[in-house]
Amino acid sequence: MNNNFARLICLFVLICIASVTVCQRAEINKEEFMKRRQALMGKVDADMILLFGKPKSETGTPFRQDNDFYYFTGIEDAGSALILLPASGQSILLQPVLSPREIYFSGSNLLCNNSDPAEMGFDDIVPVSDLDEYIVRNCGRKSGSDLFIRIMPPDVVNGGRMEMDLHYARSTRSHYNDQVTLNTYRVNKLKHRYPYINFRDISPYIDELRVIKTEWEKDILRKNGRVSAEGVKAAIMVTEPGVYEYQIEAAAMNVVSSHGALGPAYPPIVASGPNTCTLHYEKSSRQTEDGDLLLIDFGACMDYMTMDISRTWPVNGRFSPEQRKVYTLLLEIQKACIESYKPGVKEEDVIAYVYKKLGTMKFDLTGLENYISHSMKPPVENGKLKIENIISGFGHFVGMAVHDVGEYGDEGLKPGMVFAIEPGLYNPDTGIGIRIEDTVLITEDGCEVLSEAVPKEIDEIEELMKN
Ligand SMILES: [Mn+2]
Repeated sequence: MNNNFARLICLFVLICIASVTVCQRAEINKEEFMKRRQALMGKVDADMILLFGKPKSETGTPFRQDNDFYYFTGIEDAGSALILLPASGQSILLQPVLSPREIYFSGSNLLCNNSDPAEMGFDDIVPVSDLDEYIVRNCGRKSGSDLFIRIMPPDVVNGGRMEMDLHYARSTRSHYNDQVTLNTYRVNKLKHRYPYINFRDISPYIDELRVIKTEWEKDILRKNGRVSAEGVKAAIMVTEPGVYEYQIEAAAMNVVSSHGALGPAYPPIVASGPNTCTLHYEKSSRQTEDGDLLLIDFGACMDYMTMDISRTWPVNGRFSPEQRKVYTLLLEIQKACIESYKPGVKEEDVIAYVYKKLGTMKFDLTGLENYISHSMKPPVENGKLKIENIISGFGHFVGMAVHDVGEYGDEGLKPGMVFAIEPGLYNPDTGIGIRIEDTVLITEDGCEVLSEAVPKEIDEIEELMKN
């Protein structure tokens, strides 16, 4: 009896701790997430919008909620779903009923805590087993009701929507791997179960919102930019011949972890010598040598926002003449790109600006035909620099995913867009691979370089390595 009573007290205390944590987070963000839900409901003529959160994962990595679900809820409780009813403007959160054992082991959720829906910004919080009743009540009165669900693949912290299906396509080269993804399973199941409902894809409307960052997101990105930049600086400072790539990675990770990052936004690329020419080298196992370059591609995942920074430096602290030549060219290209960014600018404007800017400078282009860029084309053709071969458009969007959702469209850049520009040149014959990458935020009249705290001028890097 006493034992049972003690267990009850324990359970009660655990539930209290869990509810305090959840409440604090939601109180901070409630208005933000409510605004996002209203914005989505304003975009579509729907009888209902349905989004699923992630079920509890059994992997060894910390739980990170589905990006789209988190974007509209801020809720990290596993197994949740969200219903939006645009006609009434209502938001309903659905959650699993947890067993006492689950609560004891992993903590509670809002439903089992009997949380006040209004305090969390929802109209109701109900068991997820009610989902089908909501579907039938809101979409079952007539044939052809519009129910918006996510039909495109989900993106994850280190992979965009298209990349997720690319991984899937590659994995199913063996037909023994061809189980459908969870998202596709849900889509198929809904269509099978409700043949009279018109299921439409909500993802383009989500992407239109996610691509323009809110003020709250910009603040997180600025913080992540500062912290990730400090991580890269720490990596530069521990570098010397003989150090292992994983030790350099650890220096960067130590900084971001101690500032509250969930982890890296993607497996860090810490490449020395010949490894600098493998664009996504992830092993971090080689011992560095005198004369090597070190290329790092690194960013933290912080409050559901990512960062993407690349820097390249000489392991011994001094650029060789060849390293210096290629680095200087890439740096001038990258800086010119950033100078050209402002609202309304299109890809062709950036290329034209870079040509104009570099036309006034002198570069030694000998030997550059032996390099390749991200486009897998040479940077020099017939003795002439080919800027469009070196930079691939504006680069990729950065946000909740490091290859974030969104499109540039015909209007070019818009305030609130965030992307990474990452020109690189690689020569596998000599082991000289160089990439310089910053994440930038488009402002009203230009851009803000979120990762600017990491030095990229040759003098600055050599100076930092002296200390
Ligand atoms: Mn990148």
